[in-house]
Amino acid sequence: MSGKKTQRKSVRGLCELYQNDPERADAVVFGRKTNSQRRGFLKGAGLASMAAVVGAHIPFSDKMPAGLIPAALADDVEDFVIQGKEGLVVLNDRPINAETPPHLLDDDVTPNNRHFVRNNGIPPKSALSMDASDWALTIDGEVHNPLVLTLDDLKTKFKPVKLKLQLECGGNGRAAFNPPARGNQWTLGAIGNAEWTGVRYRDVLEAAGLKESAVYTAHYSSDTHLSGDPEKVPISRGVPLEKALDEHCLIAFEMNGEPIPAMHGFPARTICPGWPGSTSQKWLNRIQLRDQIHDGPKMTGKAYRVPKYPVAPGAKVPTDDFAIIESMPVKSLISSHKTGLSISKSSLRVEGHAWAGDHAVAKMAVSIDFGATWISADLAPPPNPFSWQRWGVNVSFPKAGYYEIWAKATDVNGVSQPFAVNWNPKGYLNNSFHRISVTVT
Ligand SMILES: Nc1nc2c(c(=O)[nH]1)N[C@H]1C(S)=C(S)[C@@H](COP(=O)(O)O)O[C@H]1N2
Ligand SMILES: [Mo]
Repeated sequence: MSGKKTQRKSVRGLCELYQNDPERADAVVFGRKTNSQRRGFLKGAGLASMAAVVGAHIPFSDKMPAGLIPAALADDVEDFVIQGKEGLVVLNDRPINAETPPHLLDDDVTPNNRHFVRNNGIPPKSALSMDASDWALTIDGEVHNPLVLTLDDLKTKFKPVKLKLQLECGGNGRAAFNPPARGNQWTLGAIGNAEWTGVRYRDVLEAAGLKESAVYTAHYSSDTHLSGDPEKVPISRGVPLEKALDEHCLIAFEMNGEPIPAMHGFPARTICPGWPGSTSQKWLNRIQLRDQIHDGPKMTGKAYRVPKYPVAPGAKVPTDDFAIIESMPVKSLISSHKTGLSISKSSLRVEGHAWAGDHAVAKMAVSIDFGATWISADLAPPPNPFSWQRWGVNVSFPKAGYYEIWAKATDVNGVSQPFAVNWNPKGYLNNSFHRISVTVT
């Protein structure tokens, strides 16, 4: 923080401070930190300011950790509209990127109008006009019989499959990293769980006859680069052959029973569930089998990669020390209520979804006392592998005041969501707890 601005900032309201300078707001509320001293708990003047800011007494204030930006202030979700995506928050309109506020993600199957959109380039015109007459999918590279398939071929020559599948952007949660990471400032809503119809990725590869040398796939599509340069490709990623051969990886042509909407990849896309959304190539027109790890745009350097070891916030990490992100981590959302809820009764049914990349979720818990104690929630099995799972729990509040509900999922390997996730240069894989604020009056 620059010294010059301190004077002016010190007279600002705490809400504004938390939005613009959370570190300073934290110092104001929890007391100033010296190098040899940890911040104290919320008490005295800090407690009074915090209670004033959240608008109620905080029964569990002695459990509230220093450095915590109150959920009541952390989410400042503006409403905006893009056609067919009412209620989503637009982060960028060229290319179009929009996320869904968690309380609009309560459906077990995310409807098309509530599914986030992440574009790296400009969608093809043929998709915008929903015209598949010139569309074909080429399968080539390390195969014995290269194929060119029309949409009709896909629909008639292979067995159709319908699955509910999580699709989450690798950068979901990026906005919470400090120092900030460049890229779309996703908060919580770059996740969806639509029902996709298509054919197994595996069946198409097998029809083309895989050579022994095939180890990785490469996805190509017809969207164009933001620069307008026809030679440049916005994104071309792929997956290791073992992932492509998983029976839940699809070449999809329907989203929730309709042709895939233009923004989501009409007429066909890969769905590689559980992995960063970037492996689910929209407007797909070619899958090339490669004898090495694919090196298309957004496969190399730091894109969709994280350091192989934990690094300090802000550290410079040599490019060679990054590894490609594979399965996304365990995560959950509270979707039954919008943060900032005010209730006059002492109990509340809280529900949401949990997912864990390639794995299933084994346990779900919530806390109303800033993580001091956890209440185990009911957790439904997934309707099919790679779908998110519904959870729910009744919570009771001991007295009137300000509370936060924190949600924590644990996967089948015993791995839980952390309170705060370690920083990485591009701001990927933030799976820290979702929390909402509730005031009991
Ligand atoms: N052709 C193409 N496919 C793409 C992208 C893109 O820009 N172009 N974005 C990827 C990224 S980063 C994500 S997170 C998902 C988002 O899919 P959705 O827009 O259907 O939610 O699409 C992926 N597939
Ligand atoms: Mo993404």
